[in-house]
Amino acid sequence: MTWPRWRSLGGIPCVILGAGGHARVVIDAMEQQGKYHPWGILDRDRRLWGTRLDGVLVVGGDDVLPKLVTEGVQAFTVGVGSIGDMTPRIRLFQAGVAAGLAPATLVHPSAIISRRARIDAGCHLMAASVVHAGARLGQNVIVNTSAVVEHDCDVADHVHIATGAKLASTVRIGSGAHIGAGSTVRQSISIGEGAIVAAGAVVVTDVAPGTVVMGVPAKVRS
Ligand code: JB2
Repeated sequence: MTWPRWRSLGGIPCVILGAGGHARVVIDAMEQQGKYHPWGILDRDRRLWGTRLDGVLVVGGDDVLPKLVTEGVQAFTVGVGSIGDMTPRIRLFQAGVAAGLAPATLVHPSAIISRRARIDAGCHLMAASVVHAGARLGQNVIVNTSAVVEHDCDVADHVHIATGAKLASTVRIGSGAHIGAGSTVRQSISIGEGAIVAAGAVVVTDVAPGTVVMGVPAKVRS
């Protein structure tokens, strides 16, 4: 196994779990934020081991994770976006914590985050995203590029608010839900745990846990 050479970038050494599309956006946010240093990547796909993603070495698989504390790695981040299935993101977050690493909170410099928002560990606040006053994000939440979480929204752990999605005020999102790209959720709506809002949907009524809704206005997928 090849271990990454230390680069002289500074920052907290952080391992990224997953080497796909979301990981590229993670690396970019990490480098621009400057707080963390992308130490290396773990991916389950053996064909990627020894390759580089945007200059960051794919070191090996998740079996390496428990050894990283002794290598000086201090933090981890889930680099998998998992559109439509949050299970890998939840499992990888738990594995990183179990390995004794701290969940990195990534904030792109162009994100607008209210001082009155509460952001738990391991969140990704990507380029041009907005999280407004009184909003609360649980652990391991993605607010992806240009997504908006308006004031007093309550977003539980492991939720992915995809690119360009908008939550109007006081929306509640249950754990592990996916809010699709470009969708809009009206104020005061509740979206249940594990629900999926399809891309482009406009949600004007509450969504039950585990259901998939789509369209304008959004309806349960038959
Ligand atoms: O259990 C795992 C695991 N499962 C999948 N452990 C580790 N370490 N890696 C895992 N992976 C890896 O995540 C796959 O082998 C693959 O290399 C990567 C997922 O890449 P992909 O590009 O398919 O998905 P993504 O989640 O990074 O990006 C999707 O979601 C983003 C939000 C894409 O749809 C993007 O376009 C989108 N922006």
